[in-house]
Amino acid sequence: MQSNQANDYSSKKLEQLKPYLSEDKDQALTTDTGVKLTNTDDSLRAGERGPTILEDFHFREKITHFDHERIPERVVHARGFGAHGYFELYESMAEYTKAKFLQNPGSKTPVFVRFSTVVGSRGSADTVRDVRGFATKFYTEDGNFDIVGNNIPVFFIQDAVKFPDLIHAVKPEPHNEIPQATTAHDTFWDFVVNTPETAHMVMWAMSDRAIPRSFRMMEGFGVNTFRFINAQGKARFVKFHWKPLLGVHSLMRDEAQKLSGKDPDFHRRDLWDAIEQGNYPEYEFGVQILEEDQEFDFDFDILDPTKIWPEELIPVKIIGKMTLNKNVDNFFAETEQVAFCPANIVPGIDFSNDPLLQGRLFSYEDTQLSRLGGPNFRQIPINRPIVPVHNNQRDGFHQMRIHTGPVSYTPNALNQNSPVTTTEEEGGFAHYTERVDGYKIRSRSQSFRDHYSQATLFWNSMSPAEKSHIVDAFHFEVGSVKNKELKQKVADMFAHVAPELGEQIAAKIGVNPPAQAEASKVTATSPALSQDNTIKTARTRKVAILIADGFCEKSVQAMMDALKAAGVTAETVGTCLAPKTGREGTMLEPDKDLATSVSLFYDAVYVPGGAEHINTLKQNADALHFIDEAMHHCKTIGASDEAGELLLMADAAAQLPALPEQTDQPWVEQGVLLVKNAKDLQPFCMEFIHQLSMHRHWERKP
Ligand code: HDE
Repeated sequence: MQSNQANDYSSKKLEQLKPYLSEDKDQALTTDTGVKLTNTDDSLRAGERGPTILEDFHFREKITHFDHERIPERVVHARGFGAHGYFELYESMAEYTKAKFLQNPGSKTPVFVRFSTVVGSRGSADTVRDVRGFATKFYTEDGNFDIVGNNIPVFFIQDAVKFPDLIHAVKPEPHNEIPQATTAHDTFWDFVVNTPETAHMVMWAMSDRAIPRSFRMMEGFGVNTFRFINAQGKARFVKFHWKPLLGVHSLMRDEAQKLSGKDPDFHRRDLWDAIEQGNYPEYEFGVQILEEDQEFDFDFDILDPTKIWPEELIPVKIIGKMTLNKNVDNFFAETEQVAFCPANIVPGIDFSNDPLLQGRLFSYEDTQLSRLGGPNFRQIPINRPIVPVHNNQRDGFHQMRIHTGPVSYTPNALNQNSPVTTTEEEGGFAHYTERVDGYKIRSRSQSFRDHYSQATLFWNSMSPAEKSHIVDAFHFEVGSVKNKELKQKVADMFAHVAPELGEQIAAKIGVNPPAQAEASKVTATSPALSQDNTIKTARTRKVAILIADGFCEKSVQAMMDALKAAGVTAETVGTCLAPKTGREGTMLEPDKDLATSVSLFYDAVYVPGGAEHINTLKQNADALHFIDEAMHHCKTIGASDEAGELLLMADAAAQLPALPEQTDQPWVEQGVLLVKNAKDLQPFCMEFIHQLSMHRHWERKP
């Protein structure tokens, strides 16, 4: 092996290199056939300046492998990010299901989760307005069970046969492949106005749910109706839910769009960092269970995937918790090659006749055959079950098993009829024997025809701030549509959800007020739908502390200590990356600076005092922009002592009531905090953390 300076691993150097070391360390470089190589930097040439020679098998192998490194990206949900974890059961579900992983309280089942966007291609930005995929693979002792869900509980269409139409409409337009990863274009809205069943889902997609703050702060929903089957064979309908312990929180539209440019990896980075820091994302697992004889008790069809089962009618029973505690070792091998499928179920779980689900049961395996190159994709490590696999499936591209013996069929006597089937009592899967009568017919049930009631329920349930965000989203999305007639149709369509919604959209996008739409008869609200009612905590949030030379060390230290104790991540942001000297002479090396970060990356900003430091920041346009942008995005902003003057320079501060001259007690208004000459900064820090836990201060209108 060649030795060079880079191979000089002192123990200190090894420590620094730890994140970069792999199983290849100290191993000889070889070809794929195991031949050790003397050189991989120069191809074989006829003379030092001569042509490369075809017999250079190493050159050809290396380039050929590289040429084929990419596999087709997923047709939808191409952009995604995965993590490992485990699911722990709180209480036995034996009454409802015989699924083994839902029997013993405290039992743990390994899981792999992949979060995704739907529309964009693999390299698109994380924070676009879109539905998020939330797919979970449980590696259970009965085999793999997948919940291939979304962060929105309903879907655009009621029948899978329309899925290619929906996706063609939403993807970049085919003549010019523009625009990327967005619904803000003509073909999507053309599909919407001609497909009224989309109304409910479009309301969710225009709401804050479609621009989550973090994968760690999203709900997950199985969407489709499944069945639980217990050991006695009794079936019940079930819907699956994931509820994040950090609550459900979202970005602002402007913030999400700017983040797409400043950090297209915002969500994956957030998840990766949280897991690396030991801030493991947690989601409680909930089920809504319905007796079979309750099937027709509601004014919506429980098989219709454009409808929720309102939690106030059918409560979500929390039965366990999932914790994501390990990042992948290799993105391609795990996140890219993982293959989810709603047809992956285990004994104790079964399907319903939801027509969207029925189509999905076909689609996933079909797409994986071409995406992963053949029928053996379940042998890829991330897709393998933890239990043994025995069957007579043979050959195919990329067969990894070496089957022995001549028998690959049943029945057989030569191999004693192995592998053998298992009875239901012994754990074999038996489909639920549902009775089905009817004509073969291309038609939809009358019970699937109400497209607006739940869209109105959703609108009614929103807080004033959430409503204004929905109108803002329609403004941007439909405002980006070129065809004026189409814009008018959108305003008209959403006037059926709520006349005031249609009117507000029309006013923003410059079309006529919708023809007088009748006010909906639905006046109910569902509090569970509003993010106003979610869990609020400062835990795992990210705070920027701005520093220049002359900053007040004591304040920085007090704030850092308080944030750390509250489980908040603090980063110092310097005017540049060079160490900054505090007013008492302490040196601090900033984590980031005004070139490598922006306020978009943080939930809150703290500016400590220090006359010289504040004078420097006042003259720095990036520092002023940092504060101003955080103001616009309704984030918590704290300033102590001299820093108060800096806040006044931010444009957005104009909307705040006059900041006080003197305040030795924390002064708070709309998430802006000030303190001057306080002997003890602790109360100020505590109030800052409390304000941070509220996520955003929507009352501070941008
Ligand atoms: Fe999917 N969907 N889908 N989908 N879906 C795919 O499968 C499909 C639907 C969802 O991280 C594809 O392996 C049809 C609803 C997630 O790998 C494909 C219909 C929900 C993911 C497919 C739907 C989902 C997919 C593309 C309408 C929420 C990403 C790549 C009937 C419950 C999984 C792939 C991952 C991916 C088909 C509708 C969730 C083409 C036909 C509703 C989270 O098979």
